[in-house]
Amino acid sequence: MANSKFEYVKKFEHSNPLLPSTYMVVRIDGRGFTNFTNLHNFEKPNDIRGLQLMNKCAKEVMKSFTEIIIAYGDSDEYSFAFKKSANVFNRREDKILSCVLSLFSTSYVFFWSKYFGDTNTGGQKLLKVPSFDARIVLYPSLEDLQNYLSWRQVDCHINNQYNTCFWTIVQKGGLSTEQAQKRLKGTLTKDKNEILFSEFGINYNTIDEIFKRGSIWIRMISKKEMKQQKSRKPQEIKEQIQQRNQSEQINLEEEKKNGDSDVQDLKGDIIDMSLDVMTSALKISKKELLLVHDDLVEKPAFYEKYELIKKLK
Ligand SMILES: Nc1nc2c(ncn2[C@@H]2O[C@H](COP(=O)(O)OP(=O)(O)OP(=O)(O)O)[C@@H](O)[C@H]2O)c(=O)[nH]1
Ligand SMILES: [Mg+2]
Repeated sequence: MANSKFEYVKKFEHSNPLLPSTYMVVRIDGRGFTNFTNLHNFEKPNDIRGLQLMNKCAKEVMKSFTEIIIAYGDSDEYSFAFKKSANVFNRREDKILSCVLSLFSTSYVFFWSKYFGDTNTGGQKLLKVPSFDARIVLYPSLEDLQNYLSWRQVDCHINNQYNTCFWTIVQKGGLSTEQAQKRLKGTLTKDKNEILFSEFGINYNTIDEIFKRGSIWIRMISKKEMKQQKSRKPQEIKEQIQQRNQSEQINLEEEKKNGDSDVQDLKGDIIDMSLDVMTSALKISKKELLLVHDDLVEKPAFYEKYELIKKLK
């Protein structure tokens, strides 16, 4: 169709290049997931199958978009932060948003049965086409990016604390949803913890990290990059890699058993860890973290969630 008389319509198209030297964050959120999760009998308040599926979709996105340095997800949402210098699609907003969103959404359907089971053997059939909305927000500094992640994580914590208490007093305490709502109105975190503990013997602190704090994908420094970084505290980086490999090995073996063919591609590049596991696994001080953060600006590296955890406490 080159040089046809219709060619002029192309002039109506416009692209929106995103500001350079800023962190681009794509946030995806399930559309109408209150209904979607009810329809598919998700466990309340958290269904590990749904979270694992979301994590799998996020992994697919990170595999495809190699300039994403960190992804954070909980409930029906996921955030993907690109490194500051990312140049994917020449930073065209429409391309980035649509490609990340569609890859995530199609992965959700593609991998559904992996987590919700085969319908022939009693698994949960996918009954409705899931969809997600998405936006891109730009953050000028690493501090803003950290605060963004803290914001999402605090949200996860607050929602989970409320939902855990709410569904416990409904499911175990026999209250109706309206009664439970009234009961929890105006309560503080400590009140809800007290209800859980004194009435139901549940210690909120012992609830799975993935529910309390969400999931995080971090692009780790690769062995090749580590070699290139000889001038930068090699022993420290090596130790971190070793520690990471040890804990990662358990996940990898589990995934291999389940026939996950992606495992090999990802080994040494991306790792999934809940935040507490991350801090105890890496055991690095705040001072070291800032060094690590410097890496993050220019190239994939460790990212430490110490600040986020501190803010939660
Ligand atoms: N039972 C259950 N529900 C979940 C789980 N994860 C997410 N949800 C539901 O998904 C909702 C997500 O919240 P929102 O994104 O605010 O609600 P939404 O219905 O998706 O609304 P929009 O995003 O505005 O379209 C939660 O309120 C829950 O109802 C889960 O693991 N189990
Ligand atoms: Mg939603």
